[in-house]
Amino acid sequence: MDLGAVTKYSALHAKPSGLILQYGTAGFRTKAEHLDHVMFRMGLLAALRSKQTKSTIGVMVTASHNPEEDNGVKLVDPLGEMLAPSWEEHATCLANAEEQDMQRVLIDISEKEAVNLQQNAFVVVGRDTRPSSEKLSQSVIDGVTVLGGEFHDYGLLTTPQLHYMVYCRNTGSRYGKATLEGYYQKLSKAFMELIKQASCSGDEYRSLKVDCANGIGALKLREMEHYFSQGLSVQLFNDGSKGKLNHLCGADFVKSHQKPPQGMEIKSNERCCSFDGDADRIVYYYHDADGHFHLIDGDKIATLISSFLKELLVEIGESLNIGVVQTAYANGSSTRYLEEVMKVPVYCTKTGVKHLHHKAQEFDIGVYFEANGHGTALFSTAVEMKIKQSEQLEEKKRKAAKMLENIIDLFNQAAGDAISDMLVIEAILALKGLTVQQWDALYTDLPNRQLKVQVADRRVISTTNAERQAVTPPGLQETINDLVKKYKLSRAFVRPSGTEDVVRVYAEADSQESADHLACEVSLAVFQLAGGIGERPQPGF
Ligand code: 16G
Ligand code: MG
Repeated sequence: MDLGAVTKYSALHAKPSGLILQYGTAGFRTKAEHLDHVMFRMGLLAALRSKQTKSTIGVMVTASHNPEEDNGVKLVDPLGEMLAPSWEEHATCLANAEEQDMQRVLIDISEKEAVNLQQNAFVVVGRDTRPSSEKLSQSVIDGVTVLGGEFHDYGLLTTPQLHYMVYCRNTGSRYGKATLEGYYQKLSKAFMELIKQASCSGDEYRSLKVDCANGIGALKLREMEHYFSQGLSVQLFNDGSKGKLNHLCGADFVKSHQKPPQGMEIKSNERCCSFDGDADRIVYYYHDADGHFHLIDGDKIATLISSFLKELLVEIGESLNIGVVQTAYANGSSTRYLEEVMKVPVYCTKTGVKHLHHKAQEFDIGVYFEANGHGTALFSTAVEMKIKQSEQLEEKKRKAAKMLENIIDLFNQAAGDAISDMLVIEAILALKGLTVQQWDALYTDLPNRQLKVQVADRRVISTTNAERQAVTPPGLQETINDLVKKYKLSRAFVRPSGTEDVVRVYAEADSQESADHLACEVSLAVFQLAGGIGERPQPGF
């Protein structure tokens, strides 16, 4: 390690003194102007991680659904997963080291992790469409090269595309070719093969309006469109030509405001979807004949997908297991439907993709989705083996196995991916001959409400049981229990946000009025028992 060079280049990416940032659930995220030093240092860290794992590491420059002025960075581990927890801690230490301590922290990390500094490093870099992203990704590259690492700059990519590239490169291209062309071809081929088996024709099933949040999803979908246009026509809105990134549009806006994005004209019963700013989340929606808006969130997406996969498994007659992984935010109706009607086991993990992903790996087929629309399905080698053996099976079973094979190719198994999920959903709807209303009618969401409470220090709240119960401060959980008892079909929980300095409150109940009241009462309890600051939560929204 040429420490002289590190110090020299670091001075060109100087840290504003006193600035403290945390590598959170989705990496570092803050105002773009505060991130130059973080980017340089994450370049350094990615090079070290690459040397240690002897694998390609990814660095993605994006702040997802945050406002355009923000930016962020996250590292992608060898199999396309989120960075290992001990390295998240290193990332935080390195990003927060004052200029004069940087060398020591770098050496510390190398020693603790037994990094062979002579080893080669290879890092791939991608970025979203934010105005600040190009310069910031250059700072990442500076960091990589100063440690003698090599790099490939993919330029503009969706976050899931970068995960895909990392995965391909570390599996000797068995998973796919590590190029955009490879990604487009792999997914489109699988999609077209699936669609061929759909019996219904007519284009009512085959066109979709897509709100791209004025982000990278628009660019990439445009590049990809002609590969699958024979099977699906997409009409893009909020494609970045006019509006601001994530402003009044995108999956996060639609999900949290429960209303359609601006800039999209929706006729009744038309199928529409929204991506978020880096295209790793997707939600669907439509207007019914009375003009009412209906949201189809990650829970209903998981339900559609897991029901279909379960049917295929039954068809093949295999005892392979399937599980669905959700978080505490999953609507109670979805959990009940999956368990009681579909007879699919459901598991709950803490919020954050890495927790869901990890759990889903325990099953032959693990489907995971957050209610916000981030998710995918993972398939074990046992499933692939079964497909290989299917040649000896009778015709009907062979067909199901072939479908399963295409579905596996269509899912991005390295990360939740709006483009890949969209194609999976469109294929399933076509194969089952389902309209968007029929899909929506699988079950009715329980009315729910999410609120935020400002407190002096959100760390006073700690939780257990996949965030569904508060352990501290004392008395809070007992109070929540008493409040929940006042309403029917009710449930509520609180947790400190991993991305904002607030406590989040979730409540659901049999009516919107009850859910609103319950959320409000719980917020007040948090305010009183967990050191609320500013205005007291008030009833009424
Ligand atoms: C991040 C997570 C997302 C989670 C959200 C929760 C990843 C890649 N993203 O965006 O999964 O739902 O944080 O935010 O893990 P919160 O902690 O502020 O509620
Ligand atoms: Mg995102």
